[in-house]
Amino acid sequence: AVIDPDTPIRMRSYELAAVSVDERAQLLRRPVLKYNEMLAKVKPIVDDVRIRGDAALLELTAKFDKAQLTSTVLRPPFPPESIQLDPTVRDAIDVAYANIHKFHAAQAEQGTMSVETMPGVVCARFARPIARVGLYVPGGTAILPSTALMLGIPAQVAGCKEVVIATPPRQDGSISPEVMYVAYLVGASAILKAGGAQAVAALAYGTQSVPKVDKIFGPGNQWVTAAKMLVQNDTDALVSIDMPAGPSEVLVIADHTCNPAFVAADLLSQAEHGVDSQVVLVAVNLSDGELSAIEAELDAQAHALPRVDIVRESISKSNIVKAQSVDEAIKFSNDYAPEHLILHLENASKVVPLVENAGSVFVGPYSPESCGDYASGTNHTLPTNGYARQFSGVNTLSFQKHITSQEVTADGLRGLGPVVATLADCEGLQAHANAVRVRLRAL
Ligand code: HSO
Ligand code: ZN
Repeated sequence: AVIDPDTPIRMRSYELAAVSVDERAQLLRRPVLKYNEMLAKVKPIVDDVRIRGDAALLELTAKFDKAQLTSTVLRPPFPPESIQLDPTVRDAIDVAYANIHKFHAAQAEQGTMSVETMPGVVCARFARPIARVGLYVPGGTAILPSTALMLGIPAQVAGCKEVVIATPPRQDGSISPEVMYVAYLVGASAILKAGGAQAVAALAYGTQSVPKVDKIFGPGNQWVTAAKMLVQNDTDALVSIDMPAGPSEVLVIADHTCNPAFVAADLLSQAEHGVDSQVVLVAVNLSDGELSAIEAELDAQAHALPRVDIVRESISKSNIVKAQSVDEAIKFSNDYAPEHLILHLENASKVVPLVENAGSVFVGPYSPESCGDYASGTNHTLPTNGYARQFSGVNTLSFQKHITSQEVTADGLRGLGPVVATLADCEGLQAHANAVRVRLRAL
């Protein structure tokens, strides 16, 4: 159907105190993703790449990305003309790189943590990089060099050896110079010119030319997400993934101190990502006039956006939830567990301690989500779909694993050995008990 371009772009409204239990549950829900359907669709693609390798990858890239390639992997040094950028863009990427690097370097765990749990019993823990990682950088409706920064920098800081950036090629077979430049900055060891489920499969199993990786990171469409879930469950692939991903979301909490134009702009910045992006405005005691001001801003700003058609669809599925206090608003937000939480509140920083579930929090009127999306230093690969309850966003530790160790002295074993032997007896595991007693007898 043809939409009249002047049709108002507005969210639906609900009174939190008045909604039923079912309605509240509905407000906390995300758009449904049909994973089982998607798994069935990606399985043949994943199998094809697993079995036929490069040949399948080239065919699928011709089919889905309309790019005729003869090889799919680029290795450094990348030709200077492939990373040629407008100096303003390059400078912006350099500042973003520096900030993100600073924040992620501070997260790296170096050295060893050790604790003497009993005299002569020393337990330690130390971090090591995950050797080989695959970073998925989506193509599609927007090029996303920022995602290459967000995944490439922690991989670099953690010291991963093989860093493969996978991204769909343009129809002429090239990769955008912005992504190429970031690949150069983060020291990527390979670029895989492929997208979708086929790229994920190549990373998970390896092909003649694509190195197999140990962990796959990055956002993507439903094909990518389903393929990541599939390979993670295949014990032959022996690969893990960063987190379950879904469409991007933001929850904004605003009170009477908010600037309506700022609030509207923040909602729209998330809404323009895709038609299934979800944006929620929790209005704390806003008068009808204050709410109308935000709605008017939203409508006016939306109509001026190049991506107005995407925004129209995502906003029409999004909600305004009216709360009567900050506590009620935060309670709703904690139940929703948003990927991004923006606080347009009086004394916003005082509210942060009440946040229990969120991917990343943006505090006060001058902290738009865009800053975190691109350049302030925090990571933009965050848990969606309510997974902020149990998942952290991507960070430096996501690219490391921890090894524990222990060193028990003879005296230590005199103290600890009998405890272990008793517990082993109690489990009926005599060989375990013997491993201690044979030593105790020798002491
Ligand atoms: N808001 C997105 C990240 C992004 N924004 C990339 C712009 N470019 C998901 O957190
Ligand atoms: Zn964004």
